[in-house]
Amino acid sequence: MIRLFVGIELPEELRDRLAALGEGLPGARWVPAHNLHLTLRFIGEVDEALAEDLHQALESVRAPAFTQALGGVGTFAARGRPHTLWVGAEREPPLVHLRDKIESALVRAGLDPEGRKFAPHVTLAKLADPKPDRLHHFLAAHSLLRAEFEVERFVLFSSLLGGGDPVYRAEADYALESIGA
Ligand code: 2AM
Repeated sequence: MIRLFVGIELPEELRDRLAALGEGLPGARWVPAHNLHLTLRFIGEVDEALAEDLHQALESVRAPAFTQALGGVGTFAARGRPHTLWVGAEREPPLVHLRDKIESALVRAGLDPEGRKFAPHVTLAKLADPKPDRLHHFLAAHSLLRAEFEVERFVLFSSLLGGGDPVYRAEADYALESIGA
């Protein structure tokens, strides 16, 4: 079995910039710079045969390259307790188009449809027991955060979970069509 997800890599410069925000909030488990990414579709554990079918399905996806904007910071919470700190990804048509194409390709190849709404984000940190005032201060201080980067490909990642940070590996990548091509 292999744990998979489809995502977009961030340029190194942007990853370093986002990882540096970690200096502003203690009490959170920060995602190391090399692990920062934007998830398009979480797949989960699949067997090798299905993984191969999913890879082939992803190879058939045709979508244009685009510029992606990131902006603002926020949290996901459960039962009133924030557990994930993220920077938002603008839900612009090219991103949604790519995500929809990937979704249909994966479902045609045998996955169950994704039931949850697509809430694009880059996870910055997992929050264990954040101090509310420090967290509010962090969110306010970075509310105007903005960044843009070019998306020219997407990636099928495997994820190995162990004791510490997960180990993500690019198993395959898929080029998007260049603008004007
Ligand atoms: P997260 O960043 O919001 O935690 C690799 O684990 C990627 O898949 C992460 O970006 C993670 O989202 C996402 N992910 C992990 N487990 C998931 C799940 N059960 N459902 C949806 N997405 C998940």
